[in-house]
Amino acid sequence: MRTLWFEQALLPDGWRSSVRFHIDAGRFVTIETGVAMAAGDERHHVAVPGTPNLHSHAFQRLMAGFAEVRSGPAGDDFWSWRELMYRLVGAISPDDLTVIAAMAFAEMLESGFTRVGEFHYLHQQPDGQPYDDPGEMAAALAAAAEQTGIGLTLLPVFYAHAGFGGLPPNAGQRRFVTDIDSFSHLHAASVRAVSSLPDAVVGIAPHSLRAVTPDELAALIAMAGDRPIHLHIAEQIKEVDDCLAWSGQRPVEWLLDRFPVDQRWCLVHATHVTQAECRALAKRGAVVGLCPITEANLGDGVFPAADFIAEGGVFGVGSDSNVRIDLAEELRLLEYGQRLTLRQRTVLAAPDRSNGRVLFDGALSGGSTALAGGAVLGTGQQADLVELAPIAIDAGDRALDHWIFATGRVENVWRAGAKVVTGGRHYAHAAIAARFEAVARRLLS
Ligand code: NGQ
Ligand code: ZN
Repeated sequence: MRTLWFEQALLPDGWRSSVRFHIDAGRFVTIETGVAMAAGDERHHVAVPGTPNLHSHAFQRLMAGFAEVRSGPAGDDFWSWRELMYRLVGAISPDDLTVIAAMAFAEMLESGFTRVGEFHYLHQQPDGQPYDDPGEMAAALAAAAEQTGIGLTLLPVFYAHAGFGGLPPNAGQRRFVTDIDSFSHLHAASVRAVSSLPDAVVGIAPHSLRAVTPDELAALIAMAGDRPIHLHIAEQIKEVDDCLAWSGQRPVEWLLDRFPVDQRWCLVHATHVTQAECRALAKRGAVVGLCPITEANLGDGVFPAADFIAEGGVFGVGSDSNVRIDLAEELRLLEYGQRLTLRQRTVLAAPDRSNGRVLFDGALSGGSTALAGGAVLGTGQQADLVELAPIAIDAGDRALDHWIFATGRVENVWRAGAKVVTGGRHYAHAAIAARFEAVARRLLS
């Protein structure tokens, strides 16, 4: 049993002062507000719930910062970046994956994410043959989650085709490929692989409309039951054009017309949508997964978040390629993309909530829905808490604004009641970083 006392905390019904959390066996046993500190309490400043990171490809952390040189005279785009990424994919062993993912997961915790949706498609051996245990690579990710303490929503990916119309996969994709039958075994093996983690969730991820045929998509949805379904949807103009050429419809339009898309679904990178698609998505309650840092890095485009939120749309954020892992920066860039496009300020702020508060509440609630698990500062809930640095003036929403727009700094993080980050640093950071550097040196040279 431990007791943490905070000057302020963002509880489900709003900011409260002088808040005491009693934590036992990883959960909040009681939460008192407006109470004085007692002997033995640990004193802290501003508490907010941990945020879900709804979209990550952990292995891509390996190439962070190493895709910034031109690959040809024409310059680079998403597709040339993907070729570079495919070249690394072949080299990563299960042990390497644990090391790389542990680095990424530690940095996620350090930035205030307490759960990750790992969109996992590195299933097969480098030559495309299955591992003896189809859950081998899923187990490697589970080990990284265990080492770091982050909550895991594993999203095993189905990937079978190189483009719309069921094109055969190419050589760079061979570690990803299964058919529906082998995928169902892989999915069951993934459930086993995470079973020792206390609160892991396993969903299903059809990679994209490019990589999955309509029949395969229908089979995957049947397999999903009431688990989360995630897919990449409309990230690149070429993807929209290819979908139009194949079906006569745009990706979001096509999907909403044929499948029962609702709040169980997370559409990642709904970047290129018309107003009608935007409105329809909001109406269905599907979560739109936005990854502003990666979307900027890959030159994707800007999602019309202001319109979508005005329609009541639900969004969350993800660190996707993990080129930089920083929750505050994802939220800041989400707003700044809108400001730069619309030439206005405080675009996503509401009349009664500051810009930072709208961004934070949105990412928390959309992310929790998308990952079927999120942090709630309530009695009986898992104790996933983030402490922000104190500010000079009365806090409330201003603490969120200051964090997101000014400092970006997280002080302490508790995950399932355990303090995993102290003074901005994960407890195993040094050891994890040393292992990561050794792997990076070997794989990148
Ligand atoms: C991915 N990443 O699956 O890692 C993709 C690239 C693709 C992003 N879309 C591969 N950001 O979409 O074909
Ligand atoms: Zn992705």
